[in-house]
Amino acid sequence: MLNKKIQDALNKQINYELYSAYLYLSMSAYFEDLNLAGFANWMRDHFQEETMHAMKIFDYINQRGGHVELSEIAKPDHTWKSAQDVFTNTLKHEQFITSLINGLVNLAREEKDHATESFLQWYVNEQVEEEATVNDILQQLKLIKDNTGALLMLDKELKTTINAQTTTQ
Ligand code: OFO
Repeated sequence: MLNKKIQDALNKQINYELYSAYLYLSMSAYFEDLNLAGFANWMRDHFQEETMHAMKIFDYINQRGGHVELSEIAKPDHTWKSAQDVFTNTLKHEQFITSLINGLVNLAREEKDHATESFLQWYVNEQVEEEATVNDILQQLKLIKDNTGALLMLDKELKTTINAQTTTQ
């Protein structure tokens, strides 16, 4: 059985994960407007990943005999200055999510909830991967600057990566 403190914190995290999904869907729409299909697909793929992150917590709460309580999802931004601006914000957002996951691990330790601490390890590792992937794209965008040809090449590359991932899943 989950204690109330842990349950409330996990419910809050479901909301943050769903907000992340919503934010990335909004970023996907922004790239659709710019006709950057590869970036749009990448963001759409991350929208699905974040939904999965939320659902993993949803299932865990139920598995532990807890109660899922959903709350309203904040409205995400819908416009940015450039692709680089989008990825700068994405990295900041993922760093913020990492700090929340670390906070949850600390709480699980304080409450001596070993099962939750173990469950959260998946998120700790996932955040390392998320930050690295986003940072990698951001660094490329910094090099690209205003070079439209290079931006279109990266867009094509992102489209291929996503397509390859979906066919191997
Ligand atoms: Fe759920 O990892 Fe991104 O936000």
